[in-house]
Amino acid sequence: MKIAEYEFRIIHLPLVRPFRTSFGTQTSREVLMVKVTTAEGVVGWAECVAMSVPLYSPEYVAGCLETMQKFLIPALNKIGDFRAEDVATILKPYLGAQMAKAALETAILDAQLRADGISLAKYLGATKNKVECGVSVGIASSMGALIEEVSSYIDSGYRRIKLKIEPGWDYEPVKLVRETFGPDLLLQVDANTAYTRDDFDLLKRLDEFNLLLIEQPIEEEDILGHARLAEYITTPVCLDESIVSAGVARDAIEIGATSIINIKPARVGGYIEAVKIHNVAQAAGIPVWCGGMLETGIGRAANLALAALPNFTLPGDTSASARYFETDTTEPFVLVDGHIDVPTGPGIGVDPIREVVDRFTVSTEWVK
Ligand code: SMG
Ligand code: MG
Repeated sequence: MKIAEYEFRIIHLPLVRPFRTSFGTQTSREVLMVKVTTAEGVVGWAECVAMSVPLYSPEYVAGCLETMQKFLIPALNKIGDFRAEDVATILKPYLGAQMAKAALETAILDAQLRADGISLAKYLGATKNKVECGVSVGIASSMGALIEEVSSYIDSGYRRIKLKIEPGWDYEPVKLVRETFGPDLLLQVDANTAYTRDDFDLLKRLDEFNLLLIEQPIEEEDILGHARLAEYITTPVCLDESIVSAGVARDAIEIGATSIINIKPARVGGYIEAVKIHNVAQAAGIPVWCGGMLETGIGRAANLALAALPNFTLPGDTSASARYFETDTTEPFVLVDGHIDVPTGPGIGVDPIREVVDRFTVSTEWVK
């Protein structure tokens, strides 16, 4: 396959409500969209999940764009004719840049699968036609606002609630949600690295709430620290930020640092690496679930395809379009009885709505 043109669009989409995590508050989503056109005229789309500022991970929108333009696309152009399965190997000399690499690989894979008439779900090995969905709830302005937000999601049918936590917003809000909604609610928490090895006693207090898991409590490099914590508390520890490849996943499982894994394809360099992590975890008896990066419909479609693989046994952060945006870049994904349908068309199975993308575009660049 030969790529004739890469198009990059930066769009700004307002969020329906601010999303506060331990590392900051977002009120709108700046998204870098990637469109590739093959020499035969087939188009493929992806979105780069990097945020505007490097707070979740070292990557950020402007940096990803520069990395793609300056290093990754020239490396691909040098080879000229390749398959999506070759992209990771061609880009391997350039260190890190998982999100930038994932965006390119996904857009190229989308074009390839559209040309071959195969859906991404089928290509990745999906076994479900709809996936069970959870929702991630930001740090609220008050306990009342928290209960109101959680109630509205439960009323919409979400099957699992994830509360963002940080020092000072942990034991009390979790206790209130557990007491308000009862013992049967599937409940988990995500700290985005906000705690340290000195906080183990504090985190142990959460054991009384029978949480599904605690996600990434301490810093991403401290995998051994997570193993120590996992021995100290009864709540299962789930890594997110730390898992940057299938190799790291294998090691983290082996040392007992993670008994459940949050898979975000863009954090690990793409969907092909994500399937490897799924397989490593499955072989070790470790369940996985699909994370989210406030994707628009283009990114969500691909995540749903991955979440349809058999070892994705826990509800993911694959929420409906309405949880994030009033207007999505694609036809909205809707929650029906706690599930979202997996797209079945060729490639990612959805197309951006031209008028919407144009309306929210702030800049466009092309590379031949
Ligand atoms: O897409 O629903 C979503 C967001 C889910 O909480 C979510 N993502 O650490 O898992 C995580 C965060 C990372 C992004 S926060 C802006
Ligand atoms: Mg997380």
